[in-house]
Amino acid sequence: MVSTEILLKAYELMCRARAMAEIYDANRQICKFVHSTSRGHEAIQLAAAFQMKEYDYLSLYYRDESFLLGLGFTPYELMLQLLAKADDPFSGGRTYYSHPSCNRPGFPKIPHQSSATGMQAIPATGMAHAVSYLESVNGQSKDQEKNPVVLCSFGDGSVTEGEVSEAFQMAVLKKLPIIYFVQDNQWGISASGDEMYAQNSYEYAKGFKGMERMQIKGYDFIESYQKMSEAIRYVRENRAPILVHAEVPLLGHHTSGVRKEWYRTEEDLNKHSTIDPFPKLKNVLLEGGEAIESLNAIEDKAKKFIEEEFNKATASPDPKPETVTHHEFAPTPVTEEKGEREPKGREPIVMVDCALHAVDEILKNDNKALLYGQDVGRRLGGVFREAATLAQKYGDNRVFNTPIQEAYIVGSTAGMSAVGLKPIVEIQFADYAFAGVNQLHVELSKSCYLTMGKFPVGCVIRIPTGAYGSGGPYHSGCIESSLLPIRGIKIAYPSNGADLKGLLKAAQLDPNPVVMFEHKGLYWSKVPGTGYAMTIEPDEDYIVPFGKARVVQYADQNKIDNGESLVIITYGMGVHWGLNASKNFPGQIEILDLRTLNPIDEEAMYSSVMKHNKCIIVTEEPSLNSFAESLAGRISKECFRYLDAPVEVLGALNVPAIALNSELEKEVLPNAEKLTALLQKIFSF
Ligand SMILES: Cc1ncc(C[n+]2csc(CCOP(=O)(O)OP(=O)(O)O)c2C)c(N)n1
Ligand SMILES: [Mg+2]
Repeated sequence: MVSTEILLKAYELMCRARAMAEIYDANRQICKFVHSTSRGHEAIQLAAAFQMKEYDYLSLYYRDESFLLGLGFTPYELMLQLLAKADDPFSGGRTYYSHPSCNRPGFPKIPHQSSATGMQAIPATGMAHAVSYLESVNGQSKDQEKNPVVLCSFGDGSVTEGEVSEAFQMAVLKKLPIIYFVQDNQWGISASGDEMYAQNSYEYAKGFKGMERMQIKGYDFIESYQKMSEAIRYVRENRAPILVHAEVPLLGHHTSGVRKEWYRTEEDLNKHSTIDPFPKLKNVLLEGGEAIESLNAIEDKAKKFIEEEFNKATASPDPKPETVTHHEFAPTPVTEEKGEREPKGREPIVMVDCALHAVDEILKNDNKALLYGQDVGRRLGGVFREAATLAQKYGDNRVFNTPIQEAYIVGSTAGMSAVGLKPIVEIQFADYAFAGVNQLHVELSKSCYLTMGKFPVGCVIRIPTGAYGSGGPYHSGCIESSLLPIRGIKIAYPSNGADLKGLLKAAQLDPNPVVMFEHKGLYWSKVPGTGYAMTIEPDEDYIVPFGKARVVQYADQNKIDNGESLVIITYGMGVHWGLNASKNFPGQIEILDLRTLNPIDEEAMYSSVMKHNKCIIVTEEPSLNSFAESLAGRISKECFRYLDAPVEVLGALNVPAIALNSELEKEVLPNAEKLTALLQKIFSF
């Protein structure tokens, strides 16, 4: 039985949700930012919200307004987000209504919520994965009631997104404690259920072995409350996933901007109104002996209260324009190069071993760190053996193979980080990163900014990159220009082992998402002329801050004084082409290795260009519309008065892929000879 007290509380909150929808619609000029309300979905949302605990984790979607009321957020707080006010507790006026993020005592944790339908499945499953990992280390709570659950809420349409299947697969594979909570109103925007899927999410979930399933009349509060109680208990006890499919009507508009009368028929609207949860609950209360007068009084009081809250929210201040740049990143503790880069008495080692040792030391010293990706687990230790022996040392729960799921590999880190872990993940080849870039863009990169710093995503995404030994069109690509326009992520691209080790250590301590490009051709220095990538291994505490370039080779002062010098600004393999080509111009070439591409050391670039008055930017990417070209533009502008020649860019040929045949590959890529020719051209200016 559900107590009268709970029924009355649900009734009061339903009255509020209705009054909110009405007041928003009556004041469309004021409520000008796009928003959705929960009309029709109130019963199932309140039933679930009432039973969540502060040690649980939630991922909610834009229609979960009643869920938020049920958790205890006030209408005033929600309206601050509706009106994009400075005091909006979730995002300070940066993101839409019902896009919560919460790290508040007494409430379940809710990390950043994007607007991308279905994409929340992966970060949410990442939270369950983190909870499960912590239980594998620390054991479950002594009191089963205190075992945390994750609830991930969706609309029926969003479950058709491909990424949702990656999440479901992982949840059943690893037996993760998560409730997939689907509110099926039979509509996407104007696409109907039967246009979007051949089987509903309850039927779909059957294909995932080990996924418990439950159907609920989500418009019936009592059934919703009882069945949600069972679903939550199932996960607290069994530590395994369940999909709850709740049938609900859609009574309001899709959003304030997409009105129901544009595409829904009279018949459809009438059908939905027959299962309105509000009169249903009112009837239950009347049948249970509540007086109609007292129920009406609750409704009147709710309307008045909402009016007061709305007036208060309307009057509250807007965010200050100058705050708009705040919180791109959380501050990192690493600002200086520290530790011994070249300890005495050691022989140089290959770059891949510097990486392996760095990760080994991280796993040894930080019990919040995990390493996962395709083939990094025990059997192989990475296709480049970059993780060899780590699973043996640190356990298969901490260093493990994932399925072939780039979206999960990247997106799960948002969830892991929200639970307090520090994931290091690997994309096997840069060419395949794009399946994970959606998560990087939509979920990770905006999390710190849109939660006002509450949920920076601390993770390291390692991406082996670049051409090496006829890798061909799908194992040779460089993709930095595709990622660099994404704000909110940091990107490193070292050229040698010492930098890779120091940067990995800095990435580990950085509270933000870091992409680490690691050149496959430099891993073992097997490509002729890449010996510089082999270095003496720095000490365990050696660390390289992001945003500090390094001069790898200086020009002679007399050449500089005579105007016979030039700076090559580059990174990764470009450093090696620069070193080899500059042998033809003794004393004339400075090489500036950027080491990190975002943040970038503009000061070092500009001061080198001003010193030499000539500059080439070298990249392995096709040069057209590349990051390198954007640097050339910036340098041309900033150093205009100092330049004795145009800023040149040397990159690969502008073709869609690196061809397999070795001669074709050679034709496409830059090399020391091509660079030498370009240097000659510039020196002859
Ligand atoms: C990735 C992505 N594609 C498209 C959209 C645009 N969009 C917003 S809501 C929506 C329909 C979602 O339907 P459903 O998941 O059933 O939720 P409901 O609105 O019915 O509650 C679409 C297509 C989006 N937000 N994200
Ligand atoms: Mg829907």
